[in-house]
Amino acid sequence: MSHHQAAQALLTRFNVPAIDLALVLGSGWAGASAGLGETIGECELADLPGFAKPVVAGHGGSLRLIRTATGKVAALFNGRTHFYEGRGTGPVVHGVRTAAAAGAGMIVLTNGCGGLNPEWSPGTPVLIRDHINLTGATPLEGATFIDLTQAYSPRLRELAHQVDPTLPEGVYVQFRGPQYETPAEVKMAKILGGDLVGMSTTLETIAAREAGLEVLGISLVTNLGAGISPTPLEHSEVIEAGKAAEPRLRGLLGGLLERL
Ligand code: 8IG
Repeated sequence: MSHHQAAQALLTRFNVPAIDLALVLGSGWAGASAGLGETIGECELADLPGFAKPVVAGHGGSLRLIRTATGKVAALFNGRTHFYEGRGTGPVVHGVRTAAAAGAGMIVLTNGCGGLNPEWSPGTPVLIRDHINLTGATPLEGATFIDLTQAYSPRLRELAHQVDPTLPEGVYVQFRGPQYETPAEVKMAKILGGDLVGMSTTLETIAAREAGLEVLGISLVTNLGAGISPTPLEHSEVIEAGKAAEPRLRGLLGGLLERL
């Protein structure tokens, strides 16, 4: 149970009795989190038990502990382990389980993703209302029957809407990746009821619900899904959309932390 060891190491290292919440910063979100709260301390994730170095350059791999304006202790995970890295689901959800073991009661999972609604231009944040897990994998072991009826907390979505009433909501579809979808797969995701396509978050949400955490999921649409946009997907497009959206995302995260 290395998440218990990681939690203990985290609390000892930063000399706090517990954390209150965690925030996982996905593609396009790191910059938006830069000024949040008062820094308690910072470390490389690889310095804590059970965390591996991320394989994708620019995907971060650090942890910053902050005290929010309301006095809460929040752990900001900059970067995550993805399922497509091929190490199984354990490393993917290690941060979530560590946060729960360190006392967190809620987690904000963010990501960068493709959008299926042409009205959501790149740079649009979307609240995750529900998900479809197409990885064929689960972080749960054995006969662990976890209810996912309201996996993405209606209470936390309501708080997010207080900060930004214009936030749309959508269903997030996780593909295994690392390749982006074909246009036919994007069409399939839409027929299945999806609004967003990405390569993270659903396995983390499952582990978070198992651990009893309240979950808020927020996607940043950085590109239109393949075949919806007339141009091929480019990684530079993803980076630019994240940069342009930074002020809005910062306002959103800041407003949320004031209410959590
Ligand atoms: I950023 O269009 C980002 N991540 N699966 N599809 C999938 N993942 C993504 C996409 C996308 N954009």
